[in-house]
Amino acid sequence: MHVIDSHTGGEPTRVILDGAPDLGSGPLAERARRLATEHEAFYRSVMLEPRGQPAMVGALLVAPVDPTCATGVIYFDVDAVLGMCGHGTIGLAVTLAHMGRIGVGRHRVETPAGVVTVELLDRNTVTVTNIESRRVRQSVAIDVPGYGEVTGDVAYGGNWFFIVDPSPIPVNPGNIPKLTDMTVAIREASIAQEVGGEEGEPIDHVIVQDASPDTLVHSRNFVLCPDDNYDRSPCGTGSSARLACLAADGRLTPGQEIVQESVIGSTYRLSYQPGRNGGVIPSITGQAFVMAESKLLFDESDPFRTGIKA
Ligand code: PYC
Repeated sequence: MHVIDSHTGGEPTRVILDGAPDLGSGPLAERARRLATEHEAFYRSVMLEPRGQPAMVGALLVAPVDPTCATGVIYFDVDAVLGMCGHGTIGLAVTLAHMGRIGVGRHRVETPAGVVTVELLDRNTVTVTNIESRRVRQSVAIDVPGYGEVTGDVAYGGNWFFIVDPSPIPVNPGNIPKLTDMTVAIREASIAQEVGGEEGEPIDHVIVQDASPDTLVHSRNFVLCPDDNYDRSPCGTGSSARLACLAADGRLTPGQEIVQESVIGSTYRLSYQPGRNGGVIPSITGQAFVMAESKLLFDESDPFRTGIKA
């Protein structure tokens, strides 16, 4: 199985070029459902240690249904198949450029959540124009065991987010273990209390926001992913959901650009345009760097060939 690894603001992406199970040629959402339900062992073996690493997201290249797209892609982490992934799309564009498959300019990419646009600005810098993102619930209070009442917004940016602003715990690298414990508890409480999307979709990511010490930065976030790892980047789909909340609150105008920082200090430039359905069309600009091109081997006699399941 040939893979190319990159990182976007510190968050790893593994693009899978061949050797994956056949998911058919249906709509990408259907192929993503098949990956999630029929091939869990495959995607876990690619993401889990010792082959994978914590926080890594896989990007499985598939043929697009829409022929105007440069590629189709299905994203996953060790615990879930994702609707969309912003940092992964930046990593994917830089990887396709590294392979000579795309050049500087605009390209369309099909994901299970819909078609997104990538603009390759130089070999490392990409602007992703995401699917329409929206806030669906404002200031919802949930009772979080061990933390009391926590209030946040539910918003969609390609994945489902519960966004708490301001964070009850300061967002800084020294607090990562505490932030992880708290956001896991928030996600579990949101699921137990049935706080989710319009059609009962469960919250899969939690964001807590804080101020940044850098006056040029709008805010700093900590983002919990489905595999209980934190996003090293400011999270593209999370930033999209956050833009929808800022727009709905009248705190950001169309075209106004802000800098969003992650807990480790990597940044995205963000802005939006109004969407057709009352939400926002987010623009996310970030940088990715290719780190490795490898061939993954799966030896039948290796007791850990499907990964370490802790
Ligand atoms: O950038 O959208 C994102 C993302 C989702 C999970 C990890 N990163």
